[in-house]
Amino acid sequence: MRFDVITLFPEMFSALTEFGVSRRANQNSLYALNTWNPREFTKDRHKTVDDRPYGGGPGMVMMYQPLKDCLSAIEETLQEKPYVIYLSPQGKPLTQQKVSDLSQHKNITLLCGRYEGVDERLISTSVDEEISLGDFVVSGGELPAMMLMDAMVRLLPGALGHTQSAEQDSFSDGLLDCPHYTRPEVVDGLSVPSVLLEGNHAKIKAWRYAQKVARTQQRRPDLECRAITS
Ligand code: 4GT
Repeated sequence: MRFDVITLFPEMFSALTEFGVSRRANQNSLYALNTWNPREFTKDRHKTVDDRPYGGGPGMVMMYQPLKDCLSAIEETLQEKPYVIYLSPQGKPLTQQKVSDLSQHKNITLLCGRYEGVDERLISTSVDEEISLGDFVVSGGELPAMMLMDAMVRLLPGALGHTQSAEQDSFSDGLLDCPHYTRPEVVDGLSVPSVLLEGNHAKIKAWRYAQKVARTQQRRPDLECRAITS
């Protein structure tokens, strides 16, 4: 898998290549990550990437031309066209199913907006999908892009160690995860649920499933889980 990221702040992406599961997956060549700075595709001596919005209003808008030329340069390095994603609050909300579907693409290009966002004509002509991480605003698309990439990378075969597993994650079965405990058995007077200490693995499995269903109903009624207790 190969990611090409269009960003004014390429250094931010060392968060993925230098830490944890995403670092190891990168070192093991499970994915490649290239960054492209639209500032290098400007034509004026000030290297201008933004301009004032037509119609007035606060803030600046990322200009069409540097982004389009940046995208063309990316395409020239690839055999086939990449799947182009723009991260913004106006996008379709991301789900684990969507992450899983996207992780099947060989070449993904992520466009990271800054300021008030990107000229709509670049989005309508060149973006395959606009995705949101949720109903909140941050100051740039870089952190959302990294979250999306991290979510995809950890699904790649070999990314997680054998003790970890993507199958046991929240949402892999449409439910929130169950609570987890580790040693000691009692801390600050707080005990581990006894079922987890008794070694009856069928009983543990049933307990964990019941916990997942109860938490999902309580915390996320919008996920409308069916309360089957098997
Ligand atoms: C929130 C999200 C996102 C932003 C989200 C364009 C300029 C968008 C700043 C950017 N805020 N991007 N992807 N909820 N801000 O996913």
